[in-house]
Order: sequence, then structure tokens, then C-alpha cells
Amino acid sequence: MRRPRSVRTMVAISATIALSTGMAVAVATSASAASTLGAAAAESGRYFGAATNSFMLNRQPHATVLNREFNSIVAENEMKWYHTEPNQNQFNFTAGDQLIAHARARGMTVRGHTLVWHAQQPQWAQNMSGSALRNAMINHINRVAGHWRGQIHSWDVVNEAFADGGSGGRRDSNLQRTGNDWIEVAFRTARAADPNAKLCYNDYNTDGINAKSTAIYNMVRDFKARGVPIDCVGLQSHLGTSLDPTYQQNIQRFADLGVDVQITELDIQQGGNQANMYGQVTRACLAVARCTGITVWGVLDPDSWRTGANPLLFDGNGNKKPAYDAVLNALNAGGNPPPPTTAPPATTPPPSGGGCSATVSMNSWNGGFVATVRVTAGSSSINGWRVRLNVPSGASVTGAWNADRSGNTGAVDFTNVSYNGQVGAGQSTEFGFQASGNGSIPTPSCTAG
Ligand code: G2I
Repeated sequence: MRRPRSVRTMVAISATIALSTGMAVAVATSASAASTLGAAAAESGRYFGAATNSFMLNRQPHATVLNREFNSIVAENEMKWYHTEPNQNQFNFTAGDQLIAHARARGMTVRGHTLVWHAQQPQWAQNMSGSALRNAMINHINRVAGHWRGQIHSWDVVNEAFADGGSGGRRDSNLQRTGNDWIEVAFRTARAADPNAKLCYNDYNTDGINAKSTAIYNMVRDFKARGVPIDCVGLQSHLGTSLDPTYQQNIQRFADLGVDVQITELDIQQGGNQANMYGQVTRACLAVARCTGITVWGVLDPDSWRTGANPLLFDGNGNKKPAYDAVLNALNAGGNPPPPTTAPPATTPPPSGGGCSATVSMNSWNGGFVATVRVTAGSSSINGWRVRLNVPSGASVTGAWNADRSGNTGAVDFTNVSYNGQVGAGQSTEFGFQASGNGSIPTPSCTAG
């Protein structure tokens, strides 16, 4: 809950009165200060999250600290491509489902990390190239983002696609070699698969104004200008012993493009200026209205991928470090509240009679598209449906999900699969498909039963 500024002012005034009357100040100040990271961040409308793994959810003291302090989680590894699709078209959602269930039961939000990345690909994808890889990528996004549709606050749709150093160019990878448009195709596909998730581009060594962050800035500006769906930029912020003086300015320039900024993988080397730097990063985010949340890359120091760096907020016994106090104090000092989030897309009105209706929305690029079809039952529930739609001439369906289909060109019938045939009165279900080619699809017909 966001506390109105007037409450904070009142607390400050009452503290002043307490001082002048000689009363104990501690009572007044403790009334204003939240005692956990998540609660303190929530006061300015933000989240404070941590990376975890399903096998750590019952491990102590990890679990106690995670559940007490954080109001958001991200899968450190278990939503990556190698984990969710170990064999082509064979999906494994078990660990991710556990993380989401854990979060939902505790009112935490979930960041999804990550749909496409040059690293941690399953072996079968590493061996692919060209249109086979492009289609596999699209299918992966559809299936994974589709599976967790409506349950992910923000997806890292694409991770680490830019080169280090001063080139300002893309990183070479099998994905990049499928064509420079692979990133926008990934974002369009993700939007169709989960329209309510915020879609982020995420990268490291972007923690200040430099050639790499500027290249990303230019991509985001171009996406916004051309209507490619992007909602946020993730700054990983794996930091050493000093903070780039342009850290906040960099956050601000992305925010000024009209995207949110999230600090997505924060950890800071211990032994230098750790506590101060944690405070600085937190204050920089709070100073920018569109910096909407911070995630630390692990809970306890020994959980960290940076062995020996002790870069997190809690030691191995779950004790709070000075860095923790620096963050909590910064959060409790307040910040610019983020603007309200945009309303979810309007739902289709149900048809007035019985039977069913179908609407289609398309995300297209030159040479291909992803279509999402929404099937809505009328005034009675239905048990099975068939949608007939006309694929534009020259286009061809290359894959579908949540429906069986007949053929791939011309008039194509899509029928429900075992788990989505029953639709309650006025309720909807969705299926989708991807296709090569161009053109638009007229409103399809729907037959119940
Ligand atoms: O490298 C730090 C992070 C940089 N940004 C993207 C993040 O996804 C990345 O996270 C790290 C995880 O913290 C590590 O835990 O990504 C690594 C590579 O996916 C993760 O390491 C891997 C090891 O390389 C594997 O050998 C191991 O099987 O973790 C796997 C699961 O423990």
C-alpha cells in the first residue's frame, strides 16, 4: 500500500513536537518506518524482490528470510530455456510452478527470467540456426509465457543481447544470426502470449551511461517509435566496489523514453563500500518515478553465484548486514511514487445468444505473425468448440497451441483440446498459432459442441 505523503508529513511533525516537548522520539519515528524490505518498498508503490530456486523454498534460514523480507521473487535459473524446454517441444514447468505457487500464497509478485538468451540454451537449440531456430524461439515463448499467462508481473523477454565494450553493437549468437529482428519478434510474440505481463529487456554492464547502455537506449527508442511492445528495461547491476556517477541519470533517461526501469539482479562486492553503495542504488531508484522495483540476486551470501564476494544483504546465518540497514533506511525515507499502471486490455463482450463467438488479434512482422484467438461462450456453457478462420493467401500456419488444427492454409479449423473444451457461460478461453506470410484474418466463425 502506498502511504499518502500527508501521513509521512504528519509523522515528521509529530516527531518535531515530541522533540520540543521532550517526549520520546523513538515512538514517533518507528510509527513511520516499515520493518521489512518489501513493506518499506511498498510504501512508495514499489516491490523489493530476491532470486531464489524451488529447492531453497524450505531450506533454512533462506526460507524464513525470503518470506519475511521480500514481496517479489524471480527464478534464479528455473525459468530459463534449458530448464523449461529440455527437449524440443517437451516442457517442464514443475519448478517454476512451485515458485509461483509459493509467491501467490504469500502475496508476492513474480518476475519471469528469462524467455530468450544466448546462454543456458538446451543442447538441441544450441545446435540450431536459421528459420528452424527462429520458429523454435517463437514456439518457446508462446508455450512458456502462455503457460504462466497472467501470473508474471514482468518477463525478461530477451536477456543480454548486446555486446560488451565500445562497439555499441549486438552480441554475436545463434539467435542474432537468425536476423536482427529477432528481438522485436520475441517481444511481439511475448505480448500475444501474455498481454498483461510487463515486457522487459534485461542486461548487465549497463549501470551508467556507456556505449552498451546507449545502444540499448537507442533500441528502446526505436521500438517505442515503431510500436514494438516493450514496457521496461532491466538493469542487472552486478556491482563491484564503486558506483558509476551516472547511475541515476541512466535510469532517468530510460524512464524518459516511456518505459519502466527495474533493478533486476542487484549484488555488490563486499569489502569496499558495500553498505553505502546499496543505499545509493536504492535512493537512485526511488528518485525516479518509473523505477518500479529492485531485485537482489539471492538472499544469503552463500546462495550467491559470486562465490566469496558476499555480495548480498544477509549472511549465511540469516543475519542482517549493514547493507541491509542502508537499504531499509533508504526505502523508509520514501521516494517518488511510480505512475499508475495502465488498465488491462478490454475483454470481449460475450455473444448474446447461446453457442460461441471468436475474435482474433495479430502481432505481425514482415514475413510472419502470431495470432491469438479468443473463444467466448454465449449465455450457456459449452462443451467443445470449433473455430474456422481464413488464413490469408500466401500465408501458412507453422504451429498452434491450445488447439488441434486441420491443415495450414486457406480455411483452417481449430478445435479444442482436452483441457479447454468446457467454457462457462460468458467465459473465454484462448488458443494461438504462428504463421509465415503476411495479411490479416477476418473475424472467424465459432461452432459449439
Ligand atoms: O551470471 C549471473 C547472472 C547474469 N545475468 C543473468 C542471470 O541469469 C545470471 O544468473 C546466473 C545464476 O546466478 C547462476 O546460478 O546464471 C548462471 C548461468 O545460468 C547460473 O549458473 C548456473 C551454472 O553455470 C550451472 O553450472 C548450474 O548447473 O547454475 C546452474 C544451476 O545451479
